[in-house]
Amino acid sequence: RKPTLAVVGATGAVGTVMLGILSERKDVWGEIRLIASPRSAGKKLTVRGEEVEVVALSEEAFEDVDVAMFDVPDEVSAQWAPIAAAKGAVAVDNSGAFRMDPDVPLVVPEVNPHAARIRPRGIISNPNCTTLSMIVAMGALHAEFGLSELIVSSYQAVSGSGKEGVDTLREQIGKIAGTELGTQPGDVRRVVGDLGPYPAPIAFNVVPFAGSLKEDGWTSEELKVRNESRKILGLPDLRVTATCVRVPVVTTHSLTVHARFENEVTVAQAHEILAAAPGVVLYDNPAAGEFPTPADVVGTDPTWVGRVRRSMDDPHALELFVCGDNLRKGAALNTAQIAEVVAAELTAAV
Ligand code: 2RA
Repeated sequence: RKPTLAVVGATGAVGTVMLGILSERKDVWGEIRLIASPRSAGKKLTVRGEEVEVVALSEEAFEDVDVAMFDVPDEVSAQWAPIAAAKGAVAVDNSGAFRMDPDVPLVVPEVNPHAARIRPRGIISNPNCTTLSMIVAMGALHAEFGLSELIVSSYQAVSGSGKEGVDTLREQIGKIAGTELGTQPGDVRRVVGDLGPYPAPIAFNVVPFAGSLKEDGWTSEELKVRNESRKILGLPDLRVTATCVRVPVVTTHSLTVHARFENEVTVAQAHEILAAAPGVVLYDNPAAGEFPTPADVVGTDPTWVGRVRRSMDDPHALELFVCGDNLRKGAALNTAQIAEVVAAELTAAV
């Protein structure tokens, strides 16, 4: 029989994208069970063209489930993913609850699919969207040249902060669009009013702070880029520095990347590798105005790479610009791909 899939958090922002993705991809699933908080139970959602009734999160909801995806806040995953695993399901978790647990693999199917097989807790983690927006391209380059250092700056979309982030950007733009604001210190800040989840106006602005403040001035997002990149690539000592910035884009994270390698690199070699890498689109012809931007990439699956240059003072290093849809590859798509890797393993084992 085909494996049974549970989608926990089916009514949320990522859950909604997930139902679309499950409807588009090759159908490897038998039953797809939709699970959400008790207040959403009874609601009907469409997946694979069929209406499915949402059931409330409970131990019984995981009965006979083979793979359970979690698109819920950290504390909900922390409580319920181990319960799903104890009921015999493989939990694929998109929260931050288990990412750095040494007994939980952190998987990107294009980079380290083999890691999904070793899961002592019955849980597999999905990386944060900022890491995911660049790691497929970095994995391909690492396999060829041997990565030794990453220095990145992110340009993160407001949907990474959920509905509140998107609503805040739209409301602030509504207040200042068509005005002459943005020419005097503080004029935008005075007019936008509510800052929502951000420490500064997000409309007509860039905010050099994403996530929460951690030790020594680093943010949680910056530490995630460092720790997760190391774990996914299997390079515990990789030098990684990130500066995470929020920009007035609805969906699709971008990053500038300075990647240094053990071996010398050329742009021609990098182009060849990136053009052939699964899950990567090389879009790099600046003379023709061709490079990825979030407005063009949003709603697509791959990691888009452009502006590839060899560092002028270092023949071992490349500079790149990378874009990835933070709700698709950055969240729902990668989770779906991990679940498919597990489904293939379960089906082969029968
Ligand atoms: C953000 N990476 O963009 C986060 C979402 N998990 O805020």
